[in-house]
Amino acid sequence: MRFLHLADLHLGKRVNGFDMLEDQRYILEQIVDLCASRGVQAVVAAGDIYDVPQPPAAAVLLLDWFLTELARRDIRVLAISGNHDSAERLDYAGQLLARQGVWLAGRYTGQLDPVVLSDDDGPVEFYLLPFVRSATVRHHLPDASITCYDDAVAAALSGTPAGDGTRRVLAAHQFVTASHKAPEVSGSESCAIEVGTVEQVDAARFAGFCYTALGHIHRPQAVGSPTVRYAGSPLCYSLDECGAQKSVPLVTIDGSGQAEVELIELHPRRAMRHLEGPLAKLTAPAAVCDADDYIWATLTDDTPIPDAMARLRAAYPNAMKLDYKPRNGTTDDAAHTAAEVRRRSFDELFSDFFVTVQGREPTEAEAAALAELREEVFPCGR
Ligand SMILES: [Mn+2]
Repeated sequence: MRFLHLADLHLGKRVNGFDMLEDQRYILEQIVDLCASRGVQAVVAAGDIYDVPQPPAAAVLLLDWFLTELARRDIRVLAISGNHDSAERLDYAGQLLARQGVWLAGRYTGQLDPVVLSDDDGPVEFYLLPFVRSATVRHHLPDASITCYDDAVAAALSGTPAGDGTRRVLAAHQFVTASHKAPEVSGSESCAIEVGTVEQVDAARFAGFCYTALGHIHRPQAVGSPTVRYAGSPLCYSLDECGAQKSVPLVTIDGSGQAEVELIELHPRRAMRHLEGPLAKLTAPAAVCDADDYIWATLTDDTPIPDAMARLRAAYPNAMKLDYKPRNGTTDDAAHTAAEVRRRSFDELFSDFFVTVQGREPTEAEAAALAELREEVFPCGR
């Protein structure tokens, strides 16, 4: 059995005001070609199919095109919702599509029925676990003891048979850690950056699966074991990812259930690059190459330059960001403070604010009320 593991497509996403749709179409075309040339039987898409719950029409058409191209080549599709997707909308026409070999698991319903695909060695069971919060699983499995995401995923997987030699694959979209070691984030996950321990799921939960196809973290990486893996987003979705090499895992499972993973590099239509130097040097015709790339330029000029962005865009029309780093090496205080603030949790920041205004620490009741509010405003952690 050979399948391609995708995740975090974020169709319809805009980065720094730039619509990524053409870049997404380009990378999906590359993926379709890859499926055909490498004899792929199925594509597993581990959530965040869309960037927002109500995606733009063009993003919906792009997914339609992608699914149709795969179905035309007889390639099965197994997809789950991520925290960015609307579970209900992703489920649209799900039962009809399943007859065409496209399985979409948007909502968690309390039961995981595997999709069974076969090869010469017999069946392979694919378990599709949509993105779940503790409360969702608790609602469907009221008898399970669930206090955190780890409990929730354990409960959701508890009905999965194990140890009988059947080959099983899991798709999930959660924040997974191995022995409490967190995966490396990319900066474009938006919801995953400062997650508390309550949202963490232990990779040990997936021991019964030949391969676990994860989504949520945008940087490709294995978690604890080479067969528990984040595919990563197929494109750079944040300037923090400048220069990052994106890839897709091509997974081959043999008759005994051993999964072999080959990482295949993806090549974007436009790279995302960080340049540093004086403006005149960066924009000198001899220095400009791949002018259509997405550029973040850090200028080392001593004084701000009027029209710097316009001059940068004359050389690089898709320049996304421009900032300054003085050559004398002094740190930029504002940038430093901003970075410091970003590193601190909402609770810490609010607590400081409270002390400044009230002249005392919040009481336990006040802290609890704040925690409740925080849950409401940042349901996926901050
Ligand atoms: Mn994502």
